[in-house]
Formats: sequence, structure tokens, C-alpha cells
Amino acid sequence: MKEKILEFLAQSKGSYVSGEHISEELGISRAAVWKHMKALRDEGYTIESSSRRGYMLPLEADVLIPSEIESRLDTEFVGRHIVFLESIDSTNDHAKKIASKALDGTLVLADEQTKGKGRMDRAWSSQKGEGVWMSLVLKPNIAPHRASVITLIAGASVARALERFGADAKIKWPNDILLEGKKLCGILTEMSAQMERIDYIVLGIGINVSTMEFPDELRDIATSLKREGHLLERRDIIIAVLEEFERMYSAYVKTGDASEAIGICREKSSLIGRDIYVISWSGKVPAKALDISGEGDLVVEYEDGSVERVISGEVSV
Ligand code: BT5
Repeated sequence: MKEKILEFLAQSKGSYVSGEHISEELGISRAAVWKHMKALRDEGYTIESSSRRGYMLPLEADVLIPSEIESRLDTEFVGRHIVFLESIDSTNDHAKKIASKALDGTLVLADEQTKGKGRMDRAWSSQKGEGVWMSLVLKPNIAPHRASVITLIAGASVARALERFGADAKIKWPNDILLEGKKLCGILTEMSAQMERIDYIVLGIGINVSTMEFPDELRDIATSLKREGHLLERRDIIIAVLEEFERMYSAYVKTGDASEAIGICREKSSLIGRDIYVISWSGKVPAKALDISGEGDLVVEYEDGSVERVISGEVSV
């Protein structure tokens, strides 16, 4: 019922809806409406109220409502089934729990993550209502060794989606999206596979949307769309990312062609042409980033002139 009320208010964002109208439409008492409003406020939603006019979600409120995504999304299977959670440890972990029974393209979406994660057990800060915290369950019929390209396809989709809204993001191979040189988005791809066959892939995408204050350790390295002057609603970003993703992902899964996505990763690369470090278990090795290959590897040249394709891993500038 709480969700229904929220949906109701969201439909008339910026204008008051009377308590009487809500109680009639939803078939509950005025006292119940009041109780649910209080619960929503306790959860952190800003709901304005006036004794004469009723309740209102302010125009700038960014409320995530799955049905609004479903009704506007123009995809065949990506995001057609949405699992929405107000708060969860990690959407990737939840997606893994439901993956074996979930339909291909199922989207797990949360308003808040209490234990968002990055690669190698690093933490991903995911404050309530301030970003897109989502994971897709994918079941592609491709060989496991071809799965790493899906991270690049996701990065290309985020960059293209942001372009729709006038934000010129850069892609830091393999899994970061930067805005004005700071990290805006991270991608975490996890896979369960047999030797020859993928059971499922969980593709996690985190995008900072309206965060203005990051924890101390991120202050100098992270940014959000709002901090860079882009006032966007999470719903619109999610829709754009999923649409861009489905097109490039389907092309790759059906025909093996990832050229559009890899082209975008090249065009928007924050590394190509720069001096970088390739980080491995043996240390940090200086190199120059030359290109991203057709298979999605980073092509680097070391100081001794040798050229290598870095398949996956960690690089820094
Ligand atoms: C990543 O790892 O960048 C992958 C992040 C994936 C997050 C999504 S959110 C939905 C889904 N569910 C999850 O639990 N995860 C995925 P990595 O390359 O290892 O980068 C992690 C590093 O980024 C941290 O060590 C911090 O330095 C930095 N960081 C943490 N939170 C950040 C944030 N909100 N914005 C920018 N940088 C952040």
C-alpha cells in the first residue's frame, strides 16, 4: 500500500493530492493514509503536506518506481522483469541468489545498498536514493571466455546513455566511467560457468546520480552527475542504459559482433595515448596505452618496446 501511495504522489509530482482523494482511490481510511505518509517520511522521502490541500512530492523528488520504468522502457527482454528492493546488502549478491530461477534480462534494482561491492572485495559506496544501484541477470549462450567483453558493452552503454543527456563521460578500461576525470560509475561483472557453458552472468552497474557529499576517502576521486551540473532522474538514466545495453549486447550474443561497443570504448577512452601503469601481482609496470583490440583487450607498449594485450585487470594513470 505504501508503494501504491508513493506511485500516486509521483504521478502528480509538484501538485497536492488530497488525503480524501487518496483514501477513496485506494479504498483505505484517512487515518491509514496518514500512517503510510508517516512511514514514507520515516524512510527518508520528502513529502510536503498542507492541512487544506493534502500531500505533495516536490517536483525535484527522484523517486524510483518500477512500474514507471516498465511502462517507458523500449526493450525486448533486458529489464522487462524488475525486482525492486528498498534496501539490500548488494544487488549483485541478491541477483546471484535468484539467478538460477530468474528470466534472462531480469533487473535487480535498489534504492540503497548497505554492502555495495567493487572488484576484489572492495567497497562501493551506495547511499540511499542517490544513485543507480542495479544488476542484470544474463544468460547468454556464448563460451565463458567471451564474457569479459560484456563489461565493455556495459561501459559503452552507460557512456552512450549519458550522452543522450549531454554528459560527456570517458571510459577507463575496463570498468570505470569518469566524468571530469573523477569516477562516476563502476561496473562489476560476476559469472557462474561450467567449462563450456555459462550458467549466468550478473552485471552490476553503480552510477552516482545526486550525491553531493562523498565519504572522506572518495572525496577527491568520485563525482556524481549532479556535482557536474547534470540534474537527472534515476529512472531516465536506467531506461537509457538498458536500451543502449540491449542493442549492443544482443548484437554480440547473436553474431559475436562487439564492434559498436568497442568503438565507443576506443572513442571515449581515458587511457589511449597516455602513460599508464599495468598493475599485476608482481607490481606496477609503466607502459603506454596504445589501443583497445577488437576482442576488448587493452594493447600496451612497455618501456622495452614490447607490445602486450592486457586481457583483464587493473591499470592506473
Ligand atoms: C567497481 O569496482 O568500480 C565496481 C562497482 C560496482 C558497483 C555496482 S552497484 C550495483 C552492483 N551491486 C554491487 O554490490 N556492486 C555493483 P572497483 O574497480 O574495484 O572500484 C572500487 C573502488 O571505487 C573503491 O575501492 C573506491 O576507491 C571507489 N568507490 C567506491 N564507491 C564509489 C562511488 N560510489 N563512486 C566512485 N568511486 C567509488
